[in-house]
Amino acid sequence: MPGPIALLAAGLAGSAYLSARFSLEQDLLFLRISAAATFHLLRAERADQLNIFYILEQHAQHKTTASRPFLLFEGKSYTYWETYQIVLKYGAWLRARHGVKEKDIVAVNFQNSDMFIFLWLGLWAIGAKPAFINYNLAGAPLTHSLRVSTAKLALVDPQVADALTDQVRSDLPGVQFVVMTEEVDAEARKTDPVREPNPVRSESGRLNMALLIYTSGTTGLPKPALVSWGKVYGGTAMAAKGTGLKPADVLYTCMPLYHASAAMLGVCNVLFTGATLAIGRKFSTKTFWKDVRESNATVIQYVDQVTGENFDKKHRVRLAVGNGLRPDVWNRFKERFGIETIFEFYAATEGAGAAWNLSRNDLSAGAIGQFGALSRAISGGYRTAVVRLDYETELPWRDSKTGLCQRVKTGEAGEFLIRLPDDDIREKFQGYYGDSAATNAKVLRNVFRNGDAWFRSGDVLRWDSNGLLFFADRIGDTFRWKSENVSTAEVAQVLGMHPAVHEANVYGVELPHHDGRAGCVAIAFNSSHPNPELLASLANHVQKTLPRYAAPLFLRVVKEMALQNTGTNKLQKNVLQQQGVNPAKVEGDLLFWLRDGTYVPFTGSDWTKLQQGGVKL
Ligand SMILES: *[C@@H]1O[C@H](CO)[C@@H](O)[C@H](O)[C@H]1NC(C)=O
Ligand SMILES: *[C@@H]1O[C@H](CO)[C@@H](O)[C@H](O)[C@H]1NC(C)=O
Ligand SMILES: *[C@@H]1O[C@H](CO)[C@@H](O)[C@H](O)[C@H]1NC(C)=O
Ligand SMILES: CC(=O)N[C@H]1CO[C@H](CO)[C@@H](O)[C@@H]1O
Repeated sequence: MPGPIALLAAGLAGSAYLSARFSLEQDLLFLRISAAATFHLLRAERADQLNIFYILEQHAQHKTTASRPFLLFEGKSYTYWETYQIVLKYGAWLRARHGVKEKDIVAVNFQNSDMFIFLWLGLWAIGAKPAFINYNLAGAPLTHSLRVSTAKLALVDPQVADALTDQVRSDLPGVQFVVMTEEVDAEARKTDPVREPNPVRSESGRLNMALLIYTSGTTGLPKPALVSWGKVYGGTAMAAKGTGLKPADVLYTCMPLYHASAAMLGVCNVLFTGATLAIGRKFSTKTFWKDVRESNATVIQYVDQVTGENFDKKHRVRLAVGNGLRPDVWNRFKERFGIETIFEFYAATEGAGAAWNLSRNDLSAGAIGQFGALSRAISGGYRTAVVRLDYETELPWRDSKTGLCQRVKTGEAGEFLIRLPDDDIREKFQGYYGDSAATNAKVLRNVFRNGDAWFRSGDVLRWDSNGLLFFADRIGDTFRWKSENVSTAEVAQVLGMHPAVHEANVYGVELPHHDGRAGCVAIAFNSSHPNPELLASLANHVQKTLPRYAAPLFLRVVKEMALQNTGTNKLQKNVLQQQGVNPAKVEGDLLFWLRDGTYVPFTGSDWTKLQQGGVKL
């Protein structure tokens, strides 16, 4: 986070007219965050105390915070002091029993639990670095994630130990697996707490690795993003100031802690503030609101599957934070649950910047960011850009004469780019651990002038004239059909408005003898068996609401969305896309297609006719 912006703002903030003309509130929030992050980071760097362990230690040793609860999980509660003691024990045990040394990378493959957090902080306590493995993985993706982390030790939740097959173990001969059973845990907790001397946690600078967090892109295997101490400070400062978290707050999350949003917005945010963290093992519609109420949460991190089942407004939640709440769900969510404020944010784990908007009104419903004219002028215009995209190559469009890219006009969608320092991109973007090819693919050069460098977000965004930033699409989520561009997010949003649709994931499938991709939707209905009336009403809804070319031609009825793939609401489309609509490949799911204005079963013989070129869609 840059210093000069904060200084500039200090100079301008006094001008009264600015606050009327520009959204100064939002701007000042942004600048305050930059300033706070810069200040705390500099102080920690000077003291050689970049390691977040020191923050836990301060709270544990301070009389106002020592006895405050830090962590609530499944009826258990741990104060800051208790957490600190347990963390020292785990650290000492990891050193003595498993020979973990400072700067070692250790894989942590856990569902959300108190033990996950103790192991994570225990590793930091001894100067080691955790690599968070997605606990849903098995087989080749699991082996891959472990291998690229270079960890020699993997700590595994007994709940997911089934994934450690003989194959996985024999593919990783150099890795020692420790399943944290009750006995193993008891051994760790019997160890005497040892506070290692400071040199063990010494760091040469803010760009050093704090941990590895994998990004779950829509294609390819997970890639470990190197999250630096500087990024932990920056991300946490954004979360802390943006959410206005106070020590008395209880933040509840059941988002997976192995992802950056729960790790930074949840765990680190609470640690920095000295507040209380309540965690759920994983998201469940049945227990979400019960957990929220029982933990007395005042701030929740939402996922868009949150529903109103068994729920009234008897809770203490004042603020919900998250990303990806669809505009159509936004107001329903606020009204139904009586939540005053929603903090919607946009950030990539490996990304070099972030945007957010605190919203209390409809105008900004669904906006993921806002820059007032002031920060747009001094930062937005300079540090970020939305550029025209070539949807064929899925790369930013380039002028044939100059070879340079072009900013889109207000209101138009394009790829969101974040400025990197030309000479030292590492300052803002530390890349993927041990994968320079993947790192380089995220960096775009010669964008507006020769030699400049920008981070590719891979997201298609749109500014409106009020400076609000909206999410349009993930690149690759637009497909072409009948020479038209179809946005999967738009189609999904329309489908989501039908009362019987529980969830919809839209993608384009290749068909024999047809150009482009035909729209297909993996759809979960609120009842398991779609009857003809329901199918007709859905067909009617999409044909009425969407242009002809965008109405999905195929339905693939799934029971529950394949959330297990990424553990977030970003559904993995590439698998669905590859399986297409060949009835032999859809794992027994029911297929329907749009014929004569309604959806009817799509059978093996229909597929054969398509292959023979006997059907033109
Ligand atoms: C939540 O608040 C109620 C009432 O004040 C209290 O009895 C309960 O112990 C609190 N729960 C937690 C987890 O602190
Ligand atoms: C679809 O995208 C392509 C590639 O960017 C563009 O050239 C074309 O004009 C777009 N078509 C429509 C109908 O918007
Ligand atoms: C399920 O869908 C039907 C429409 O087909 C709707 O009337 C009903 O309210 C829905 N039920 C739930 C629980 O959403
Ligand atoms: C905190 C803050 O500035 N939130 C803003 C988000 O966007 C809306 C719409 O412009 C503003 O009204 C809010 O004040």
